[in-house]
Amino acid sequence: MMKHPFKLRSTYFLSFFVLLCSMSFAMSNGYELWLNYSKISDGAILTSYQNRLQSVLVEEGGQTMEAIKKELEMGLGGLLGTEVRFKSFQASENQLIVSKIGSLPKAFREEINVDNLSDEGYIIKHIEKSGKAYLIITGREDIGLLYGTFHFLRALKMHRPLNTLNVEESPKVDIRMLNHWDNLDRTVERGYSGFSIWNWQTLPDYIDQRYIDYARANASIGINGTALTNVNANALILTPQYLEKVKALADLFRPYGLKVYLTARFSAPMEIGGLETADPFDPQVIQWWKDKAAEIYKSIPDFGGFLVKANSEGQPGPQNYGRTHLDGAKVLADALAQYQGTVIWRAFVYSEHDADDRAKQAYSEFVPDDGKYPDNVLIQVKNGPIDFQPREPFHPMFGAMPNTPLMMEFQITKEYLGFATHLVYLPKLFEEVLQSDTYQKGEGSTVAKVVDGSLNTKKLTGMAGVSNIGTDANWTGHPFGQADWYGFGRLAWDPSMNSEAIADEWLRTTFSNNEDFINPVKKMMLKSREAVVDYMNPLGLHHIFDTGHHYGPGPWVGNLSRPEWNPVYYHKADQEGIGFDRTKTGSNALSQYAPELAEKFGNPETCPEEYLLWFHHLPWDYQLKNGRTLWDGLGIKYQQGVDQVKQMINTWENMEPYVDQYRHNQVSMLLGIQLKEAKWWRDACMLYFQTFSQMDFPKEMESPENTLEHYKSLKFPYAPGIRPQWD
Ligand code: GCW
Repeated sequence: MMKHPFKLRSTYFLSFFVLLCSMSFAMSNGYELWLNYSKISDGAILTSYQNRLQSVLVEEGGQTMEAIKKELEMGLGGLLGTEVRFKSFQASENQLIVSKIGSLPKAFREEINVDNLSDEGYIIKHIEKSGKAYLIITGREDIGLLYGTFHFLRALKMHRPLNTLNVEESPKVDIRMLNHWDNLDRTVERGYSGFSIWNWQTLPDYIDQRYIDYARANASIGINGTALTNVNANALILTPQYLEKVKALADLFRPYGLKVYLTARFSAPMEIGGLETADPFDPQVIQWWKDKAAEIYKSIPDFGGFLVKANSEGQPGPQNYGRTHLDGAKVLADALAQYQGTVIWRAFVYSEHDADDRAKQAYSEFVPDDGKYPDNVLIQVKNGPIDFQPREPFHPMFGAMPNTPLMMEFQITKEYLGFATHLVYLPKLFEEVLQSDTYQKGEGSTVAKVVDGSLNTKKLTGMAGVSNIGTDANWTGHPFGQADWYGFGRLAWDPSMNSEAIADEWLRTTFSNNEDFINPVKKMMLKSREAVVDYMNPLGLHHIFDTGHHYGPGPWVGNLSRPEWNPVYYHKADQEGIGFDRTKTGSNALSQYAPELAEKFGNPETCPEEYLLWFHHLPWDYQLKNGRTLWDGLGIKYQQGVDQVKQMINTWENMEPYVDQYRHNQVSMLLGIQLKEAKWWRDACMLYFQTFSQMDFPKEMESPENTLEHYKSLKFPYAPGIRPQWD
């Protein structure tokens, strides 16, 4: 990827690139992400590729075909270190051919079957003819060819042999999108990687190279939608002044297959429309949304639609007028329907007026209306019933709405997993959720099958990830945060992918193909998710973060106005024990799961230990499977988390020969912070829980480094990512 902020013309781009490649090991700041096209250093592989790719035929066409050409110029030019020769069909050369199926030379067309390919799908095939080897990238539409081109470049970066490359891919999910929680003032709610990359002040006239590189990066992993603005929405984004800026981005993104969505503030008809109400039953309100949709589609004909957070955490919504989520969603859906626009209505709702367990509330509000939503509405559900915790059981709504398209919402930004300073490989978490069995139609009814629509043959499917991108040089703050963006995209394309394969791809395309690097670092990534669970929220504990900013532990907090904003609400530690009883004797949240799961989770003996304190309040001396008391088990888990980080530090130290100095040093420093904070979590939580258990720490646990009073006194008024009204 081009070095920011230089904007280069392709004429002198290649020579710059060659220079850059020879230096990139020393100077990489990570801006290129997994699209770093430095020259392949393995001589044998390089020669074999150069020989196979003597010239390139790219079908003539519109903007997407132009984007393909540019990417090949950069990618092939960089990786092979030679100028790319674009030519017409050559019978005398080994050639790469990128062309839609209908435009392929007949002899090739006959060997390729696109019957099972979707419009976004592609085929990559090696074909030999008259002693020459051709590599064909084909599909039905231009966008499939672009995705295929990125797949091909990835294969080169991974040193894959081309003769055996035989790929047929179609995305399993329709809408694969990033949700940016970006505010118009460029702060990012729960963002830890700098400011928003959208410079609203200078748009539409100033086009930052970053916008294009953003589109390229997303296209390279199949992401096809982006909601530019925070779900805690500002209605101004829907005014002409801002829509002009949005149009500029949409125009830039279009060649890369990336559709723009906006967050719609439910009270917008009042705030920017001058109406006295936003009641979804009011004819003027209904008309206002219709007019707004018409206005948007006039300048952005492929506008994706609206993402809505309503009646949640103080946001306006239909319930302000005694209406339901369904009533609200219908009005917006109606306004967008004629343009094929989609309403993505979030299910993240809970209310201070509802005394019921927060984990149960979304289900109670949405499940009764299963099957009643219009066809162009998706209900976007967070992966777990509380809020992006290090570990949660899957959200029970996934098993309970067979007649409504449910869109998965993951959080790529690490609000509750160590911000941009902890190395935690999230695809492992995503995979765990997607592979969870809902038992909706018996065994094997995984969340992945609900999300990709195959379990109930849903018409519209989607997956969203709350972005971790900001203005930091490397986009994501932590160099390994890039893997979470990458992995999210790959899983949105195919929710059945495994996180290990994704880590392998990402490491090879971002750092090196050297096995001595790949193997230990991959292991480290795969274990990192369990480490954060252990040192923050072991054995099913959750939401014991310091409030507001969610930085560090705050299990003692119990003085906030809304009960469910207090960590004490979640861990319920007392002299007897610890944990949230969600069985029949407690909130009975378990009843929202299939009977098979309710039974398994309902009994502490059969409940997996990682969910123990999520579903049960148990005595401190409760005996765990390994024979130790619950109290000892907690301490041991906290210690294991800390030890795991020590091991990560060890592993990384040995990786110095394989990584450029800049990124090696960055990760080393960040791991140092991670260790410090892991110990902080262990010590603060164990000291606090000890005030209830009154038991000695297990012998395996290191002694706390400070007193409980010290940990309680820590304040972080300027911790990043918080929105002002939450201070
Ligand atoms: O996790 C909570 C966050 C809020 C966020 C909210 C939501 C955008 O702390 O910052 O608001 O979830 O998902 O709507």
